[in-house]
Parts: sequence; C-alpha cells; structure tokens
Amino acid sequence: MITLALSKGRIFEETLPLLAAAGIEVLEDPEKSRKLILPTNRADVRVVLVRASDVPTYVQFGGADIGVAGKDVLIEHGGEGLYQPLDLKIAKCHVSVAVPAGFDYAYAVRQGARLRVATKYTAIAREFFAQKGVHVDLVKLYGSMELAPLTGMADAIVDLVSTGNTLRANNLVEVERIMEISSQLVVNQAALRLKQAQLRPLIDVFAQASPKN
Ligand code: PRT
Ligand code: MG
Repeated sequence: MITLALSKGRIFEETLPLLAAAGIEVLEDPEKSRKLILPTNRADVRVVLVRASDVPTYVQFGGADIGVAGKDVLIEHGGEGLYQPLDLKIAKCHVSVAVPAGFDYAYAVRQGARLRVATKYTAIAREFFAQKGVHVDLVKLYGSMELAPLTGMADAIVDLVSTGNTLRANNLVEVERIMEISSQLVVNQAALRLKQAQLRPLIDVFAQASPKN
C-alpha cells in the first residue's frame, strides 16, 4: 500500500492531473466528503488529507509514504527525514515582505531601527533579515498576516503572494521578494528503499507530467 499525503485546496487540485497521468483517480471529493482517508481506483494507493503544514511531518514519521508540500512549509519544517526528489512546479507563489501603502520601508531598514515583522514563516523571515543585517522583532502568527500592520501590531509582514489581490484589498504593498515557491514531492526515506518498486515509477510519471516551468 502506498499512502500519499495531500492538503485540501490548491495542492489537492493541482496534484490531481499528476495522479491522472499515473492512472490514479481519487474516488471521493475532499470538499464534499468528511473522510480523511480517500480511496483511489487502485487498491494499493490511498490519499490521506492533512493540514498543508503537517504534510512533511506525516511523511517524516511514516504516516504517509509520499506527500506534496510547498517549499515554504518544507523550509519551516526543516526537511529532516525527508527525501525531496522532485520539484512539481505546482501551487506556485512567492514569499514577500509587504508594508502598509505609504510606510517608508527603505528608510526604516536603513535607519538601523528594529522592524516589527508579523509572519507565519519565522525561519524564512529570520534568515532573510539576518542576511540584510536588519534587526527584526518577529511576531509569530498562524493566519491573516495582513491584519497585523493594519492594526498597528507590526510594521511589516512576510507572507505568500500569488496574484497580489489580498495585499491590494488590504492596502498593503510588496516591497521585497524573498523567494519563489512551488510544491515539492517528499518521500519517506525508509519507504523509498522498501517500496522502490511502487514508488520509483510514480516519481518518474510525476516528473514527466509536471509543468515544465
Ligand atoms: O489554509 P490553511 O491554513 O488550512 O493552510 P495553508 O494556508 O497552509 O494551506 P493552503 O492550501 O492555503 O496552501 C498550501 C500551499 O499552497 C502553501 O504552503 C504554498 O506553498 C502554496 N500556495 C500557493 C499558497 C498560495 N499560492 C497563496 N496565495 N498558499 C497560500 N496563499 C495565500 C497567501 O497566504 C495569502 O493569504 O493566499 C493569499 C494571497 O494570495 P493572492 O492571490 O491574493 O496574492
Ligand atoms: Mg491557506
């Protein structure tokens, strides 16, 4: 049995065509079903639905053999115990620094003052500002980062951006792009050895079928 960990939403949706290329069809719609384990048309393949940020943990500890996780999530997790054979080039976005329109970010950064930054991505933010030599106080949040500067709780946020619509709707502007993000295939290291015969062909088909850029 191969267990694949996916999160509902964009990762599930964008992984479906890759599964289809491997002849795998998920037999229930996660938006309608309350089941956390979804059967597929193949008796030896099942999908488990977990939070996006829990995918690396499930794969690391063998709750799943393989999974699909954003680079953002993998960097925060640390990647221990995971084999990352493939960039699937799906669920693309970038990590950016954003501030309220009118906030003089360049000045704040140059001045050497401490910048208060709200984010779910504390590892990425810490590393980025350390490289720039900017002192930051990080405020860890689990969602709705956009609200932090609007309420005066932070000067800036570090968050994922794809269309930029969420920033615009909240009168925030992107001032720096930290990194490009896409989703990676992650594989449990022991499973890769023990289930090679099933996993290798799957990885190969995903490599063939994933978008080329
Ligand atoms: O939503 P939940 O709290 O359950 O978990 P999650 O947010 O971790 O999961 P999900 O499914 O939203 O995201 C899973 C993965 O998709 C992330 O880890 C990223 O690698 C990837 N991804 C790609 C994105 C986006 N694009 C994205 N736009 N994840 C989140 N967003 C959010 C972003 O945080 C911001 O709130 O969408 C908003 C911005 O979008 P635009 O289009 O308005 O710029
Ligand atoms: Mg989300």
